[in-house]
Amino acid sequence: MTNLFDLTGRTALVTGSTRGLGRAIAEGLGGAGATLVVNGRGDAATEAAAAELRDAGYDARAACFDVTSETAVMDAFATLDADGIDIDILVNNAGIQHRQPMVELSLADWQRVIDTNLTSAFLLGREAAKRMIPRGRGKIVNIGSLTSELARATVAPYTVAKGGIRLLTKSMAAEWTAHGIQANAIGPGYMLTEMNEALTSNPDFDAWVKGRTPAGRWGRPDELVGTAIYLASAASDYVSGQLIFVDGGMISVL
Ligand code: GCO
Repeated sequence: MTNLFDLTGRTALVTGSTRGLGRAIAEGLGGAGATLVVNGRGDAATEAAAAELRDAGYDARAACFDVTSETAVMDAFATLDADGIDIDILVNNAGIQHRQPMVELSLADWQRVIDTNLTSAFLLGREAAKRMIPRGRGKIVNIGSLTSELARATVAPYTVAKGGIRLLTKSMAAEWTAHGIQANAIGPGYMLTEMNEALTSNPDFDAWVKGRTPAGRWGRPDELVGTAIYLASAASDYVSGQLIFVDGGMISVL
């Protein structure tokens, strides 16, 4: 039987993959055989992450660009084109958090979070799909959140962006599935990442997460890998528009 989950010969671009969830996903896709394009905002950090992945035995190159800038995204894809690199798998992972009550929230902070967590996925998705459509195949994996479904006080722009990711994923599925592209999303639960440091180090929040999650604990970034490989591989060739929660059961219970 052929290995439905084999990514040999495929190239994956993972945004925001110098650390955190993106880094874990990149390593996981590399482990399944994919060639990696690592993206981050800082040249040094992006080059360092790509070098570490190469040292770990993966085929990886750095692509440092700002995912919120239309020209930067278009230039990055043009550079990949010039280097003969086709992106077969796009993981829209780059994201930031900003926690503040809405009555105090500035328009600039609202916009920054929406641009980074939602508009970036549109820009990258558009450029990737333009190139995937003529090839008749491609995989897009957007990173959602529990907040793709439910709100939590103090994270309104993040919640709105992640809710948008859910329907952007369906919009991509609506327009691109006929061209052999499957677009799906992963909704991580509460994960042990640097972004969540303020939450993991807060004893009340930590107790709330553990009590509220049927698994009774926070998730590890590498626990997203199985679902990422599934959605990036032939195993999901008739799956499009879905959001799969990897959350220790949290979204399913009161
Ligand atoms: C928060 C966290 C989020 C959650 C995520 C769970 O402030 O709510 O930073 O990133 O971990 O939304 O899916």
